Amino acid sequence: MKEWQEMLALAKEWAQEAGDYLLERAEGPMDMESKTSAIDLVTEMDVWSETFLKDKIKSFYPDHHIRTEESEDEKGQSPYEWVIDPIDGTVNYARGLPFYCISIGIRYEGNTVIGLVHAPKLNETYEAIKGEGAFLNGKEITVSQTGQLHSAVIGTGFPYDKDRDKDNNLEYINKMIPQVGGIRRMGSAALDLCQVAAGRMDGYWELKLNDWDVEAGLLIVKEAGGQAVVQPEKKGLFILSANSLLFSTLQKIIDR
Ligand code: LIP
Repeated sequence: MKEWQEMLALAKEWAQEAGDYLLERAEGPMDMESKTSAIDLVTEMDVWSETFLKDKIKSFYPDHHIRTEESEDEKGQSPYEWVIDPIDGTVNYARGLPFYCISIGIRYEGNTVIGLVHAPKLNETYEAIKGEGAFLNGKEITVSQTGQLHSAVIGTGFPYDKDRDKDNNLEYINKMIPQVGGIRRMGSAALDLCQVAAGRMDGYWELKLNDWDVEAGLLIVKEAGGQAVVQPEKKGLFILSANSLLFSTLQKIIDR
């Protein structure tokens, strides 16, 4: 759809502009506060990136809904809703680790139709429009063909309440470790899903996520031929994604 292509082009332009400034500010001192735990951070650049993107959207599409990590939802009349993580991987960003991104998903009548994940330090932009495939820096990407668990590389993450709640992923790590080739914990759910989409990892799971963490990445991985389950639970979303050869095997191991 032409309209979706135009929206993606604008989202890309804005994410690029925001990403350039995130890069510029990454080396310098930065104000930050913790939210639910000492490591659940919001930096002044999360707030800056969110405000920048919201202002752009509001000036082009004043009636669209906007849902973001750091502030109240903006309600509009349109069937479109932007779901944004202004920095996914904030801890990485604050520490100078390169694995962080801006994640923008766009829903039309409740279904995700556009996904954009821009990682400024990696110089990587992942994008997808529903039904049109997934792309990394303009080249089409597909999930891996790894079918054997013992050669698979699987990503995951740990929730911020890991010290307070026993449901902190250790149960699944213990089950997974002896069976898989390798486990990775990179620190950005949006980029983790994109790594599965690009065939660099074979699968990924995480508990207690929010929709802004995964809105764009889920469309990108599905458009790259991957499978995914999104399960709303009491404390957030459970996400499992993998190539179609490994998906049901992983689902059996993480039986939620
Ligand atoms: C983070 C994720 C990360 C996950 C954290 C958190 P933030 O997003 O992408 O992978 O483990 O729980 O949700 O807080 O950097 O936007």
